[in-house]
Amino acid sequence: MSDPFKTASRTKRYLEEAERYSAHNYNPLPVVLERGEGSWVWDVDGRRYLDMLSSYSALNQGHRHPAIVAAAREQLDRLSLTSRAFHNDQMGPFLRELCEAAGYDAALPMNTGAEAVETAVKMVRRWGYEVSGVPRDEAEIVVCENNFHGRTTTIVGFSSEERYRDGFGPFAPGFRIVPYGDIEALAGAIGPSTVAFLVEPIQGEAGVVVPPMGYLAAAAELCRSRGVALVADEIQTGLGRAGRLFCCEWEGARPDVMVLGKALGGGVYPVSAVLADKGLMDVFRPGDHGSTFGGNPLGAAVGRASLRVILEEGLAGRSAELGRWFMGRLQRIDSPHVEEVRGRGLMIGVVIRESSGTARPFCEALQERGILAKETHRQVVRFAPPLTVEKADLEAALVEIEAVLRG
Ligand code: IF1
Repeated sequence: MSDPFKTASRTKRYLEEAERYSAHNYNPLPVVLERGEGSWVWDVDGRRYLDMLSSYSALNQGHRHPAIVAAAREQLDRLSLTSRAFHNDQMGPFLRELCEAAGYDAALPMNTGAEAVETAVKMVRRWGYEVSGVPRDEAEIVVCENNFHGRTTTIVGFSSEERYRDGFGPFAPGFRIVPYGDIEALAGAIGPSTVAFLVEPIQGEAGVVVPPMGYLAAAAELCRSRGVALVADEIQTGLGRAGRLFCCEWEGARPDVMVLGKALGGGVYPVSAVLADKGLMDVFRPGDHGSTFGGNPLGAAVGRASLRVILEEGLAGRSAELGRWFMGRLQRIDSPHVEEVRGRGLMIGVVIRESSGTARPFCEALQERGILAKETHRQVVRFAPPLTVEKADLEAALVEIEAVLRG
């Protein structure tokens, strides 16, 4: 039978198939990708695009980084999965390298970001009961308005975004929401049952919201003085994205618990982890927690290569330098539609004025000009290219971005 996709525009046929057979839980741009390399992707009709989303910062090292793909291939030819019922020769080295890079005693490997956040929730609750003397099943965790920490029912239960919650209840108790960036509100929310404060160093999904300078350091100091664990969700901001290896470093704030994911898997395999010192990590005893794939040798080998690329190619410094330059150029575009350009490193949001409509049409216009960017929270165009992006490619992209923003 002839390949049906070879007849009509292949994009159209793929879109129709996905529309027919996929759950409608996303509203993707009408582009069907079939190849990626570095900062570039190609669609099924041969068009090339600059990837300015990096799969929400899971591609900090770019598409199919040769060292990461080689590590995956080599491991696939040896051993891919053992379960944690047995040891393997990749997990220990991966966790040592990760702990040495981040400066923590230990790490618990998981797969997706949400699983790692859930792991951190379990960790701080049990720590609260066993170490801080919080009465059983009364632990409270303070979170921020407009947070995004994943899609499990526990996590959406403490989201302030109705569409992430609607119809998915009932939700777990034990979470208290405070305004992001407001240290007085945080201080007022910490009570005798508070075990932790869970926060994104920059709120990604909320629209690349950078807190006031000093907020993270003040939160760290407040948590320390009140005997509460500071949990930093660096799943999106970490691993170089925001111009430091970890975004909390902008303020010298050291979280008690750091949650990583996305780029830890180098765009090749889901790898996440929770890092902490022994006082917190040792609340987990054998059999208390885990997952089928957590710490598997393939993911660990990919994690080692992903981290090595970030460190050896100096991607955090590159993100800071390129981001400063790129954000400056974006800020200099004289556009009637732009309300604000904000971010850190190569985690940048362009806020579109309400009077100009939503960000989606701007993303669609960028797609027509060979740039893939995604809107978030209706008004924000997110620019987050791989940290390996060539400056010349950003220079060329600015011509198209300026044309769209001045349109
Ligand atoms: C989707 C958003 C971004 C995250 C932070 C935990 C997770 C994420 C700070 C969970 C995941 C992804 C999920 C993806 C789209 C994307 C996203 F728009 F949804 F919010 F990046 F901003 N903490 N973010 O950003 O990690 O379980 O997905 O591995 O769900 O649509 P995960």
